[in-house]
Amino acid sequence: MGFATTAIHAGNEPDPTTGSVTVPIYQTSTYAQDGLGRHKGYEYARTQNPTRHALERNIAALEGARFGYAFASGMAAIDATMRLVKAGEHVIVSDNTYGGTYRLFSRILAGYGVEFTYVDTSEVSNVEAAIKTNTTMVFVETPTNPVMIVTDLQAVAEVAHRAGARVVCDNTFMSPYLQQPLEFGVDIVVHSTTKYLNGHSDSVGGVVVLNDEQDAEWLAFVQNGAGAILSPFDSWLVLRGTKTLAVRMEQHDRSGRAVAAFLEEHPKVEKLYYPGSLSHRQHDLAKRQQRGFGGMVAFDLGSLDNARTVLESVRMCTLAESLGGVESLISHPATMTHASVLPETRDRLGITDGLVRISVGLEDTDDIIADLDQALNKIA
Ligand code: P1T
Repeated sequence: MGFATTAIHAGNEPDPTTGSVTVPIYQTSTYAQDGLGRHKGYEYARTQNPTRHALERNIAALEGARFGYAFASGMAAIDATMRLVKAGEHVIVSDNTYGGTYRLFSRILAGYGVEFTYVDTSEVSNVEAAIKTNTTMVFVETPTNPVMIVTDLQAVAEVAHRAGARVVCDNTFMSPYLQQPLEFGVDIVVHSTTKYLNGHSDSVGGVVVLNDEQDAEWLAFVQNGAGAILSPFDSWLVLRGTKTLAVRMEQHDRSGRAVAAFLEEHPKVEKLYYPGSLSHRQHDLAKRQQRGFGGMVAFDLGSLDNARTVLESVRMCTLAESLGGVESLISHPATMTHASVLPETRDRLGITDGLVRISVGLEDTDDIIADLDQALNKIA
């Protein structure tokens, strides 16, 4: 079955009790039991919910995975995944991830005896060099948020597996339509469903998918035991969102390419971060690993003043955190999504005060470009 067919049908069987074509929102906290130990497979809604279960099966199918677990946010999904790591173990992480991921690892989990090493995972030799006897996980984001660094998933998986470590990939920026990390040997995929999977900027959520039965059992245990579950209504929203993922990603990708091409030629743009551009040093790898380049584009305007001018002059694009929705969102990573990253690290990564990130939405491409053009022309 093709991707779009899977997106519309996996997990979306008509409701067994009524025939409802869309999966109902099972807005309940508990389920009546027929007798002691006799029930319909549902006891308590933190543990099982049919709407959430439908979504979990849907996203697992889209990533080509056997198991899926939905959480209350992308961060909750990542946090649950990290429960596979125990105190005394070591994790290698992409040095450029979403700032919240870095914050979770460095400010919260490091306090529980888990050791983290941050490396540029775009060079597999850096991963290899960082491996220690207690390394049990390599966590990568590709392309990274916001400077679009690409990691060779197959190469990293080979190196990690040789050392007996799992590989986790945050696939939020690409969505399974444009990249399926499990194909390349990655063990676990996480998403913020808040972004492309839901796609309409009206829900916060996260998901973890994987194939390993033992790890899946532990994640199910964590999901129930720690309880950061996705609500029935949010599960339903994301389930509705993934039905149009294929067509939305096609258009995000088309407009993303056009916006990047426009920015690359614009005299006020000093540097473009977009793997779809021939000038991106990892263009060939991105082309090999991804089915497109998506709607995320970052560009450097050289100074905070220039960035502020553009961010405050756009009329249709909205100045806001987040990404992956139908509307174009424009943001300032240094003070917004990556404020929790140390200034010296931000400088090294290219997250300068002049860096602007755009999540290219589904408006008419010409309107997005015209809005950016008028805003860029306000720079003195
Ligand atoms: O916001 P939440 O649903 O908890 O997802 C966190 C998260 C995880 N991974 C990546 C790659 C992300 O981009 C995010 C959230 N990012 C933003 C809010 C942002 O504007 O970049």
